[in-house]
Amino acid sequence: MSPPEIIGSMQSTYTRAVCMVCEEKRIEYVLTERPLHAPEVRAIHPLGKMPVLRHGDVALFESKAIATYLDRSFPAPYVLPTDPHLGALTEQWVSLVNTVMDRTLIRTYVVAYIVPMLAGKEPDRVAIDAVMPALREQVAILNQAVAASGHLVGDQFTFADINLLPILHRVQQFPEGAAAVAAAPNLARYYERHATRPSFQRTDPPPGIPKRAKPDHG
Ligand SMILES: N[C@@H](CCC(=O)N[C@@H](CS)C(=O)NCC(=O)O)C(=O)O
Repeated sequence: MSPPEIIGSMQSTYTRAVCMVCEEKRIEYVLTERPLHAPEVRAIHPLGKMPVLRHGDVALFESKAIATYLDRSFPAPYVLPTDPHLGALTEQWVSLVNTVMDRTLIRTYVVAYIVPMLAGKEPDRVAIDAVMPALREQVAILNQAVAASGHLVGDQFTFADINLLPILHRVQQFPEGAAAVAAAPNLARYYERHATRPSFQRTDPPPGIPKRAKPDHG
Protein backbone atom coordinates (compact mmCIF):
# COMPACT_ATOMS: atom_id res chain seq x y z
CA MET A 1 0.00 0.00 0.00
CA SER A 2 1.20 3.57 -0.61
CA PRO A 3 2.43 5.47 2.45
CA PRO A 4 -0.07 7.62 4.35
CA GLU A 5 -0.59 11.01 2.71
CA ILE A 6 -1.14 13.94 5.05
CA ILE A 7 -2.71 16.88 3.27
CA GLY A 8 -2.29 20.25 4.95
CA SER A 9 0.54 22.61 5.76
CA MET A 10 3.45 22.28 8.18
CA GLN A 11 2.62 25.88 9.20
CA SER A 12 -0.60 24.52 10.73
CA THR A 13 -0.11 23.33 14.32
CA TYR A 14 -2.61 20.50 13.81
CA THR A 15 -0.87 19.32 10.63
CA ARG A 16 2.50 19.45 12.36
CA ALA A 17 1.15 17.30 15.21
CA VAL A 18 0.11 14.44 12.90
CA CYS A 19 3.41 14.69 11.03
CA MET A 20 5.15 14.39 14.42
CA VAL A 21 3.21 11.16 15.06
CA CYS A 22 4.62 9.75 11.81
CA GLU A 23 8.12 10.89 12.75
CA GLU A 24 7.92 9.43 16.26
CA LYS A 25 6.69 6.10 14.87
CA ARG A 26 9.12 6.20 11.92
CA ILE A 27 6.22 5.89 9.50
CA GLU A 28 7.14 6.66 5.92
CA TYR A 29 4.63 9.37 4.97
CA VAL A 30 4.02 12.04 2.39
CA LEU A 31 3.05 15.58 3.33
CA THR A 32 1.13 17.21 0.50
CA GLU A 33 1.41 20.95 1.22
CA ARG A 34 -1.86 22.67 0.44
CA PRO A 35 -3.43 26.00 1.45
CA LEU A 36 -6.37 26.33 3.84
CA HIS A 37 -9.62 25.14 2.24
CA ALA A 38 -7.79 23.65 -0.75
CA PRO A 39 -10.00 21.34 -2.85
CA GLU A 40 -8.07 18.26 -1.66
CA VAL A 41 -8.78 19.25 1.95
CA ARG A 42 -12.42 20.13 1.32
CA ALA A 43 -12.86 16.78 -0.41
CA ILE A 44 -12.33 15.10 2.98
CA HIS A 45 -13.07 17.63 5.76
CA PRO A 46 -16.65 18.93 5.49
CA LEU A 47 -15.52 22.36 6.79
CA GLY A 48 -12.25 22.39 4.83
CA LYS A 49 -9.98 22.29 7.90
CA MET A 50 -6.50 20.74 7.80
CA PRO A 51 -5.00 18.21 8.19
CA VAL A 52 -6.72 15.39 6.36
CA LEU A 53 -5.36 11.94 5.63
CA ARG A 54 -5.52 9.48 2.76
CA HIS A 55 -4.16 5.96 3.15
CA GLY A 56 -5.36 3.33 0.69
CA ASP A 57 -9.15 3.39 0.91
CA VAL A 58 -9.08 5.34 4.18
CA ALA A 59 -9.87 9.07 4.19
CA LEU A 60 -9.99 10.89 7.54
CA PHE A 61 -10.29 14.37 8.99
CA GLU A 62 -9.60 15.75 12.52
CA SER A 63 -6.05 15.50 13.82
CA LYS A 64 -6.84 13.34 16.86
CA ALA A 65 -8.70 10.81 14.70
CA ILE A 66 -5.79 10.74 12.26
CA ALA A 67 -3.30 10.28 15.11
CA THR A 68 -5.34 7.38 16.52
CA TYR A 69 -5.55 5.71 13.12
CA LEU A 70 -1.79 6.03 12.57
CA ASP A 71 -0.94 4.81 16.06
CA ARG A 72 -3.13 1.72 15.75
CA SER A 73 -2.15 0.93 12.16
CA PHE A 74 1.59 1.03 12.61
CA PRO A 75 3.88 -0.72 15.10
CA ALA A 76 5.49 0.67 18.26
CA PRO A 77 6.47 3.08 19.58
CA TYR A 78 2.90 4.03 20.51
CA VAL A 79 1.91 7.60 21.29
CA LEU A 80 -1.53 6.71 22.71
CA PRO A 81 -1.27 4.65 25.92
CA THR A 82 -3.44 1.52 26.06
CA ASP A 83 -3.64 1.64 29.87
CA PRO A 84 -7.19 2.91 30.62
CA HIS A 85 -6.13 5.67 33.00
CA LEU A 86 -3.15 6.90 30.98
CA GLY A 87 -5.20 6.68 27.78
CA ALA A 88 -7.97 8.75 29.33
CA LEU A 89 -5.47 11.31 30.63
CA THR A 90 -4.12 11.65 27.09
CA GLU A 91 -7.67 12.26 25.79
CA GLN A 92 -8.24 14.72 28.62
CA TRP A 93 -5.25 16.92 27.72
CA VAL A 94 -5.84 16.73 23.98
CA SER A 95 -9.45 17.74 24.53
CA LEU A 96 -8.65 20.66 26.84
CA VAL A 97 -5.89 21.95 24.58
CA ASN A 98 -7.96 21.65 21.40
CA THR A 99 -11.26 22.98 22.70
CA VAL A 100 -10.00 25.77 25.00
CA MET A 101 -6.28 26.52 24.81
CA ASP A 102 -5.92 26.49 21.01
CA ARG A 103 -8.66 29.12 20.85
CA THR A 104 -6.85 31.36 23.36
CA LEU A 105 -3.26 30.82 22.35
CA ILE A 106 -3.48 30.40 18.58
CA ARG A 107 -6.86 31.56 17.21
CA THR A 108 -6.90 34.70 19.39
CA TYR A 109 -3.37 35.61 20.54
CA VAL A 110 -1.19 34.48 17.60
CA VAL A 111 -3.81 35.47 15.02
CA ALA A 112 -3.96 38.98 16.54
CA TYR A 113 -0.35 39.38 15.43
CA ILE A 114 -0.24 37.45 12.18
CA VAL A 115 -3.41 38.47 10.37
CA PRO A 116 -2.85 42.25 10.66
CA MET A 117 0.86 41.81 9.86
CA LEU A 118 -0.01 39.97 6.62
CA ALA A 119 -2.12 42.98 5.65
CA GLY A 120 0.78 45.34 6.44
CA LYS A 121 -0.93 46.59 9.61
CA GLU A 122 0.00 46.79 13.28
CA PRO A 123 -0.89 43.89 15.62
CA ASP A 124 -4.39 44.06 17.10
CA ARG A 125 -3.43 45.45 20.54
CA VAL A 126 -7.01 45.42 21.80
CA ALA A 127 -7.38 41.70 21.11
CA ILE A 128 -3.90 40.94 22.51
CA ASP A 129 -4.49 42.86 25.76
CA ALA A 130 -7.92 41.28 26.18
CA VAL A 131 -6.65 37.71 25.81
CA MET A 132 -3.64 38.06 28.14
CA PRO A 133 -5.41 37.07 31.39
CA ALA A 134 -6.66 33.84 29.77
CA LEU A 135 -3.27 33.21 28.18
CA ARG A 136 -1.49 33.58 31.54
CA GLU A 137 -4.06 31.39 33.30
CA GLN A 138 -3.69 28.61 30.73
CA VAL A 139 0.11 28.77 30.75
CA ALA A 140 -0.04 28.44 34.56
CA ILE A 141 -2.27 25.34 34.21
CA LEU A 142 0.21 23.75 31.81
CA ASN A 143 3.14 24.74 34.04
CA GLN A 144 1.51 22.87 36.91
CA ALA A 145 0.58 19.88 34.72
CA VAL A 146 4.14 19.17 33.63
CA ALA A 147 5.74 19.94 37.00
CA ALA A 148 5.98 16.36 38.31
CA SER A 149 7.38 14.38 35.39
CA GLY A 150 8.08 16.78 32.53
CA HIS A 151 5.20 15.19 30.57
CA LEU A 152 1.46 15.80 30.47
CA VAL A 153 0.62 12.11 31.04
CA GLY A 154 2.46 9.88 33.50
CA ASP A 155 6.16 9.87 32.78
CA GLN A 156 5.89 9.10 29.08
CA PHE A 157 5.90 11.14 25.88
CA THR A 158 2.42 10.81 24.37
CA PHE A 159 0.18 12.41 21.79
CA ALA A 160 -0.85 14.87 24.51
CA ASP A 161 2.66 16.33 24.37
CA ILE A 162 2.83 16.09 20.57
CA ASN A 163 -0.44 18.01 20.32
CA LEU A 164 0.79 20.80 22.61
CA LEU A 165 4.36 21.36 21.41
CA PRO A 166 3.53 23.01 18.04
CA ILE A 167 1.21 25.42 19.90
CA LEU A 168 3.92 26.35 22.41
CA HIS A 169 6.30 26.94 19.52
CA ARG A 170 3.89 29.41 17.88
CA VAL A 171 3.02 31.24 21.08
CA GLN A 172 6.68 31.93 21.83
CA GLN A 173 7.16 33.65 18.47
CA PHE A 174 5.48 36.75 19.94
CA PRO A 175 6.65 38.79 22.94
CA GLU A 176 3.91 38.29 25.53
CA GLY A 177 3.70 34.57 24.75
CA ALA A 178 7.46 34.15 25.03
CA ALA A 179 7.47 36.07 28.33
CA ALA A 180 4.59 34.01 29.74
CA VAL A 181 6.33 30.71 28.95
CA ALA A 182 9.69 32.00 30.23
CA ALA A 183 7.98 32.93 33.52
CA ALA A 184 6.60 29.37 33.87
CA PRO A 185 9.75 27.42 34.77
CA ASN A 186 8.36 23.88 34.48
CA LEU A 187 6.76 24.60 31.13
CA ALA A 188 9.86 26.36 29.81
CA ARG A 189 12.00 23.34 30.79
CA TYR A 190 9.43 20.98 29.27
CA TYR A 191 9.48 22.87 25.97
CA GLU A 192 13.27 23.12 25.81
CA ARG A 193 13.62 19.40 26.50
CA HIS A 194 11.07 18.13 23.99
CA ALA A 195 11.96 20.66 21.30
CA THR A 196 15.19 18.71 20.86
CA ARG A 197 13.27 15.61 19.70
CA PRO A 198 13.96 14.69 16.06
CA SER A 199 10.18 14.55 15.43
CA PHE A 200 9.89 18.21 16.43
CA GLN A 201 12.99 19.40 14.62
CA ARG A 202 12.14 17.54 11.40
CA THR A 203 8.72 19.22 11.30
CA ASP A 204 9.94 22.77 11.94
CA PRO A 205 7.63 24.95 9.82
CA PRO A 206 8.73 27.80 7.56
CA PRO A 207 7.78 31.26 8.90
CA GLY A 208 4.19 32.45 8.49
CA ILE A 209 0.79 30.83 8.56
CA PRO A 210 -0.89 28.62 5.97
CA LYS A 211 -2.11 30.49 2.91
CA ARG A 212 -5.80 30.44 2.06
CA ALA A 213 -6.87 28.87 -1.24
CA LYS A 214 -8.29 31.33 -3.77
CA PRO A 215 -12.08 31.65 -3.47
CA ASP A 216 -12.67 30.02 -6.86
CA HIS A 217 -10.99 26.93 -5.41
CA GLY A 218 -13.73 26.75 -2.81
N1 LIG B 1 -10.29 20.16 15.15
C1 LIG B 1 -9.50 20.23 13.94
C2 LIG B 1 -8.96 21.65 13.80
C3 LIG B 1 -8.20 21.84 12.51
C4 LIG B 1 -7.96 23.32 12.23
O1 LIG B 1 -8.61 24.21 12.80
N2 LIG B 1 -7.03 23.55 11.31
C5 LIG B 1 -6.78 24.92 10.91
C6 LIG B 1 -5.32 25.12 10.54
S1 LIG B 1 -4.28 24.92 11.96
C7 LIG B 1 -7.64 25.23 9.70
O2 LIG B 1 -7.74 24.43 8.79
N3 LIG B 1 -8.29 26.39 9.69
C8 LIG B 1 -9.15 26.83 8.61
C9 LIG B 1 -10.53 27.12 9.12
O3 LIG B 1 -10.80 27.01 10.30
O4 LIG B 1 -11.35 27.50 8.31
C10 LIG B 1 -8.37 19.19 13.99
O5 LIG B 1 -7.99 18.78 15.09
O6 LIG B 1 -7.90 18.74 12.92
